Amino acid sequence: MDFLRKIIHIDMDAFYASVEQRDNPDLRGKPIAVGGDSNRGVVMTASYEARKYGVRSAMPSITAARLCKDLIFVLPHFDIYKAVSNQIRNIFLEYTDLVEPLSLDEAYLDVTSNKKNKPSATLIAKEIKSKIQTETQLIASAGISINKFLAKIASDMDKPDGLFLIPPDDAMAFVEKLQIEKFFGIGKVTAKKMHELGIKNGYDLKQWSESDLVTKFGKVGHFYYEISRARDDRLVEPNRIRKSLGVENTFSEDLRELDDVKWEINKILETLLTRMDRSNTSGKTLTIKIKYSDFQQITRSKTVEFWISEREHIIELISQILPGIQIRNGIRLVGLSLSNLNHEVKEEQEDRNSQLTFSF
Ligand code: TTP
Ligand code: MG
Repeated sequence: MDFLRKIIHIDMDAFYASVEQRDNPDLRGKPIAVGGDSNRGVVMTASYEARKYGVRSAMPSITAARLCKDLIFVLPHFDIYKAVSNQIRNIFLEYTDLVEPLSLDEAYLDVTSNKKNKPSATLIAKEIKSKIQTETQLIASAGISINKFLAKIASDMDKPDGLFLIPPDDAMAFVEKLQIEKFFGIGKVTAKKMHELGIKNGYDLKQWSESDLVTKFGKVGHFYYEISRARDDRLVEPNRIRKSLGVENTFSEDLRELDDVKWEINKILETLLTRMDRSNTSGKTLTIKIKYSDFQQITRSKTVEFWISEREHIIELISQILPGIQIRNGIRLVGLSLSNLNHEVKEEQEDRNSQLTFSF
């Protein structure tokens, strides 16, 4: 029998919205959305009271306001979210150094062996939830299982205030029954494609051979093969390595002229250059990302043999990529990023750098 790991995934409930309700009692018990209320605003997240009306993350604010007439829009306070994120991370570190944050409000923990020598991962998860509540007055959900894939899905099964265990012996049966939309790592587009192929749940997915999955879906087919068997041997990695360095900007008015797109890209190029310089990073691939007014997103890249580090090189590459980009109905976001990097950029290192820029 293989050695079994004990993985916990913790995810805060309605994170930004819960922080806002905590800090402003007038908002408690009410439907709120964090995000701009303007025509162009997007909901970052909604309180559970607002979710009853169908308000969801990434929804245009106008749609949200239409769904819920009493919806209160609140602007985000990122510095507070970041501070809470540090607080919960410190709680995780009391149990294990194997903590891998995925975003401000969620992390994987490997507690197979832990600083408190506690044998039960479920009890650790319970303790962590209660410490989070005591120290931050916020609620988290926890998923516990034998690998990252299952722990992540488990934390979503019983939200809010969830504590959900997928024990080793149940893992296979759990995955067989799981709807394909719930598989973390299978996005909407892939899920649709799978449905067209008659794959509705884990059981259906498991009937496919590894080579057929790779033929249909590319390299990620190997991963699908593994997870349909409840297997995932990815480690919990405390310092996630960044694979790219990027900046992006969303506009208050859609861009409709190529010249304006060029102008905006040049502006974010300055930020990218500063970040490259600060972290001593160069790369071989430059990518422009465009999000259209209908939220469709495209990326166009150029890869070269040399390390891209000079402003002139980047400008030259931008001018090669840009003619292939259509303006269509207007552009709401442009991004510029560098990948195929010359060295590993650790997130921690970046964090420390960015803290230096504003803590004086
Ligand atoms: P999530 O954990 O996905 O969502 P949540 O914590 O608000 O709600 P849940 O109870 O379902 O976990 O994301 C964490 C925060 O990240 C969320 O509070 C706001 C932010 N966010 C965005 O800004 N845009 C997005 O599209 C999503 C999904 C989240
Ligand atoms: Mg969350």
